[in-house]
Amino acid sequence: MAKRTFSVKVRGEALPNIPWESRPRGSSDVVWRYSCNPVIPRDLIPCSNSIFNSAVVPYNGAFAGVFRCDDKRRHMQLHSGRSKDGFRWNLDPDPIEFNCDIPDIAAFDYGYDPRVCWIDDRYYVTWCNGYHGPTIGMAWTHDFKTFHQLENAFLPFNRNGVMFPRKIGGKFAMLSRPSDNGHTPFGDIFYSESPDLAHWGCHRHVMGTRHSWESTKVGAGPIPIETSEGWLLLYHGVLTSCNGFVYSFGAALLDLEQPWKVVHRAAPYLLSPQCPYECVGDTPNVAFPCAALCDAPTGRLAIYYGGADTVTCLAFAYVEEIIRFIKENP
Ligand code: BMA
Repeated sequence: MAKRTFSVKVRGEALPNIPWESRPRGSSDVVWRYSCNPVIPRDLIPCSNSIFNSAVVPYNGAFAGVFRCDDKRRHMQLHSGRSKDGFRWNLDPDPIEFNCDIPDIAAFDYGYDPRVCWIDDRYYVTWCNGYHGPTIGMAWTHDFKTFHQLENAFLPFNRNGVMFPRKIGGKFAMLSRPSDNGHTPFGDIFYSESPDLAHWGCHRHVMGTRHSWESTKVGAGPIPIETSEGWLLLYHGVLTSCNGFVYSFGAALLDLEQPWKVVHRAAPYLLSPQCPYECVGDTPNVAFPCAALCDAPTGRLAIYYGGADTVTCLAFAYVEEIIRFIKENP
């Protein structure tokens, strides 16, 4: 690691109980994996075929989250979960049943790739929601028991809806990735805003594909982290190899008040599927981050990502080191 040349301020709460493991001796990786990955096995609950691409947040001194569980019928469902330490998780064996007083969208077809974001006074959940094709579903909860479903944010087809953790310019703000009804072979990240979480507009292009590891499509990952250098965005990028898609993740910095402006973007990936639990599974070669816990005073990050569309994994990093990496590898 190069010598410290600047000091980054991270906006957010202290999370002294963040799940954490030091960088392995001898490693110079900016992001390093948890030595006991996967943190959640595919068969944690009786109905699950696979548990991956899931979102966790601090909750009441411990942790809670919304988990993608594909069941043994291979239906894509969302389950609620709790953990005292962020490593050992208990998942509700039954899928979330969303309360929805909008009859037209109340029928839950399928849901996957959730994100969870605390804004003002509650947790908002966004996910890829089946409504005549994939689009962005939304709900809120106070307790991870009762979930209140809102309008879909966008028309089909869209995926990877990721909220910002505060209003920007007085509006709710979300990143998303317009797509198609299949295994989309394209995709850029866009920014949209809303006064009321029902009506979304002022759509802006944020970023498209650029480097080889992300040359097919990109999509936002965890909730962006606010820092003195801009919003730290972790995002997945996809390469089309002769063996199919390869999902890695990388990082960019977005302007704080106009987040559709990319301030810096790293050319290399931060983590690509190289471990057995990322390379072997229902979909080989996938590392897909959907959440990052952050301890603001130290900048410690615990990144939760799906491995091979099968298991949930954990990796660690320091915000300041990722930002230095972005700036030093443009
Ligand atoms: C995307 C989504 C993700 C999945 C990825 C790799 O289109 O379906 O849930 O992890 O493909 O299969």
